[in-house]
Amino acid sequence: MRILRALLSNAAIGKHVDFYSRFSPSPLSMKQFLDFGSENACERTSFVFLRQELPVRLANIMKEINLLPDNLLRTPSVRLVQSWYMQSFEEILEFKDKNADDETVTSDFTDTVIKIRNRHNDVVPTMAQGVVEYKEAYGTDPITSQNMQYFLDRFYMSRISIRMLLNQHTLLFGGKVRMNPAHPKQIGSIDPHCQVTDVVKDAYENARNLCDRYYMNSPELILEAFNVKESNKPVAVVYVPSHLYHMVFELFKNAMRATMELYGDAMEYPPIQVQVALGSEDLTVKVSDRGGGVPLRKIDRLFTYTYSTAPLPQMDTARAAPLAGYGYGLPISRLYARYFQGDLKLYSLEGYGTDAVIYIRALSSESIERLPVYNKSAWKHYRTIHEADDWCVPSKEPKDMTTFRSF
Ligand code: W6P
Repeated sequence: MRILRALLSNAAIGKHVDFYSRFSPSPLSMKQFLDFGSENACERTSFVFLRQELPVRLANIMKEINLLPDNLLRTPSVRLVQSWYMQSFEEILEFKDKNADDETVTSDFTDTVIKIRNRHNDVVPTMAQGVVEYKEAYGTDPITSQNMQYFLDRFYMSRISIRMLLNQHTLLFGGKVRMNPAHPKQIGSIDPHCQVTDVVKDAYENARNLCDRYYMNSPELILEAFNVKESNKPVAVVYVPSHLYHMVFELFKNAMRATMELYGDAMEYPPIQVQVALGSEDLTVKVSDRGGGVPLRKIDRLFTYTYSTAPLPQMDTARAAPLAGYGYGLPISRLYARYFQGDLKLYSLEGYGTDAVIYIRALSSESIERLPVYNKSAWKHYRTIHEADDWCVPSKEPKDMTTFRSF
């Protein structure tokens, strides 16, 4: 009896998912995020927007989950993640016809939003586990790996964006005051005057602590900031400090690990140099190490999910966690940079060191969410039969040129 009911309601959810997946997500600008937190905006406005937008974003990505290879969809981990999405989707739909002027409704909604956010806390490691299970059972080929990369970039970007909406709503309307006591000047998670060098120093100190615990020593930091427009003012942008922190912390861990591994027990290490520059379009953060670099051939793998996922190490809790896992840190950091139209790139000089560069839009009017949309073109990506490459395969053996001699 219960099984039958579950099946019936699954079919009904499917119809709703189809319906909402036909809408494109609406990307918000920094300005729009700030407006939700301003005096004249209210919980009602946010509620009315979210009860439509959350189902749209959830449904768009749920349709893409369904396009994954059957063998991956059948893994317990991916099924679990899928069940979380269905549950959350249903819970938001409950509010579809409720009275937006009723305070018990908006208050229940905020509780639901908190519950959903917590339900999805472990999506990244759970999905990673699914990828490991798939890899162990079926191995990987370049096509599957490429499709997985395409999907996971879109899936995690969708998740970043949905969590941004959930966080803004609860930070602005979840408490008694619309102020985050820990960050009184922030509008939810956004700082209209995010001091970039402060975030960099904070991330450095925390990465350095990990480095000291693991290697008993750590490289120094040299930090320079350039404000091209107003040279006497500090470098500031409208941004989500926690996102910036996440990115630079990841880069510091990698830079420190490379440095420490190259110099071994030498008691002196080349410093990590950070340059921050604010121009008219870009705010750029460059983290340079002299840790020996990475050959160009291996740079792409640092961002590849199927390459980085090893079975989760059974960590001895007494021993400190390794400094940088080369897990999902870099690909996810790049998504954070891209989320508001920026990017994260690595430029390496093999035999010397690596420059890791974060690009952020300097103008808040250009900082607009970059969101995946489920449409025909996305669908084609999963269904295309990839044909042979249109570049020659380099051969190790040079052709015997004597064949062509004319004399
Ligand atoms: C390396 C490898 C790497 C990745 C990301 C950031 C910095 C570095 N340095 O050697």
